[in-house]
Amino acid sequence: MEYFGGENTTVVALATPAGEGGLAAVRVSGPEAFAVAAKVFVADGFGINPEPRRAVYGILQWPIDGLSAANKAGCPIDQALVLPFKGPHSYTGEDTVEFFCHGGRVVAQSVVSACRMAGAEPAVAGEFTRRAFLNGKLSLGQAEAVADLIHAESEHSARAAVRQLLGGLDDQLREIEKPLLDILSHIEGSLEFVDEEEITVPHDEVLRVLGEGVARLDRLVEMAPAGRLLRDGIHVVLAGSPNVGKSSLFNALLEDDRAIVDGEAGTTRDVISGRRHRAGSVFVLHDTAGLRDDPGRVEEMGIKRTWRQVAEADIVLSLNVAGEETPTISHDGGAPVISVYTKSDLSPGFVAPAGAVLISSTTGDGVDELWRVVDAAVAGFQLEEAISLGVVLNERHLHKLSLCRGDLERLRHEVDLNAPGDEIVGSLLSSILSGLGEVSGRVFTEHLLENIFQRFCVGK
Ligand SMILES: Nc1nc2c(ncn2[C@@H]2O[C@H](COP(=O)(O)OP(=O)(O)OP(=O)(O)O)[C@@H](O)[C@H]2O)c(=O)[nH]1
Ligand SMILES: [Mg+2]
Repeated sequence: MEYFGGENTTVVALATPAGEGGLAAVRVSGPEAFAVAAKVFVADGFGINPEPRRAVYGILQWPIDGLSAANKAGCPIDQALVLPFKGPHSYTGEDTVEFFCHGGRVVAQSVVSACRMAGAEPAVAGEFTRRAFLNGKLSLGQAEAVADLIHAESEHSARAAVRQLLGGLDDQLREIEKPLLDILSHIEGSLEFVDEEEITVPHDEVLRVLGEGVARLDRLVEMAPAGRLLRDGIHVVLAGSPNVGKSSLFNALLEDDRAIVDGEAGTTRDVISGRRHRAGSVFVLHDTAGLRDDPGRVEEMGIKRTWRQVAEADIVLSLNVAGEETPTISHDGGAPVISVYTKSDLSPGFVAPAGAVLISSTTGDGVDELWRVVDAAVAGFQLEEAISLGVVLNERHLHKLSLCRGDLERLRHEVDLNAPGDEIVGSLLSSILSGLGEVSGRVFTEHLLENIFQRFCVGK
């Protein structure tokens, strides 16, 4: 599929969710936006050259010329406001018109249809933001932040996305790029006049800047897990032997009677997941099949799934019954494991080992304390730092930044050991800078944009 018809097309889409609502916004963008508006919107003094950024009240109607069916031509659709923007001073950087009409299943769709009859094409997912990026209105990080903001499910992820939209990630990248660019421009300035063995910037200075670049990239890369947690939620897996009370605790943590609880060992056969919004974050809790050595066939399949969940967890709750000897969970997934002793009401004298949490799902004792321990584990994920800097990294960022970090480190090594001339340092530096440019969007391919903008909804 062609992503969009080309920069010369004028596109239209409903910018607000379809369905009933007080208001709906329809956006038209492209060289013919004002001409389209003039055909579907009637108000005193409103014409083909509207005053930018001034809202006008009038009547939306089916266009009189064009493809409009004769019996509809000129018929009113709604009373509405129109707000024109003259490019480049608009979201997309193009001439843009926004209509604010009544919300509802028919009206907003009719406005879109009328605009299409007047010459606009339907916009595809993310097309307005993609145009904004191509017209230099947004960096790639900002465009990605728009999608994150729209999809944000928690207060934390929305806060981080809006900071990224305001330039958080771009600022971090600029701080890394700026000193490298300074060196490169010195070198390139000198390359025109001297031979390639020349060394323009002292090696000590180059080493210092490269070392600083590596350290800054390290700090950025360390924030990648926070990006995933902000976007996907914090995955907490409850695991342990059969009957230790996993499903009971799962229900208590969710404050919902989701999973079946029973005295028979092996009740839970499959992974059951539930989302809980808490303390500004989304926690995705997973109840699992009890782990034991001699399971039946179905139970064994469940146990395989348990291990898979444990391997992908952000936090593992390893459950044991207070006062009973049961095997503990050991795994190499790297996620912090919180040891939880259950059914405290049955063993009043039991004292949990240091660092473990003693709970009773029956009485609710210890559940708040368990959340506090979970929160302390979450504090280790640098969410606050990612939020305050406005850096929500995704797989693509992480991959590119790690490659750049590796290249920078290798260049530093090379300069340190072999003291190469300007030409070599310059060419390696410029390839590292173009790698960084792929994160910021200075350097991009059609394929990359397609991947990024397919996450968007139509109308954004
Ligand atoms: N007294 C008491 N009983 C509990 C508590 N938590 C769970 N139980 C009981 O322990 C039994 C097993 O609880 P579940 O929550 O189903 O245990 P599970 O770990 O999910 O078990 P499987 O799904 O079979 O692996 C049930 O009879 C529960 O009522 C508790 O805090 N106190
Ligand atoms: Mg269970």
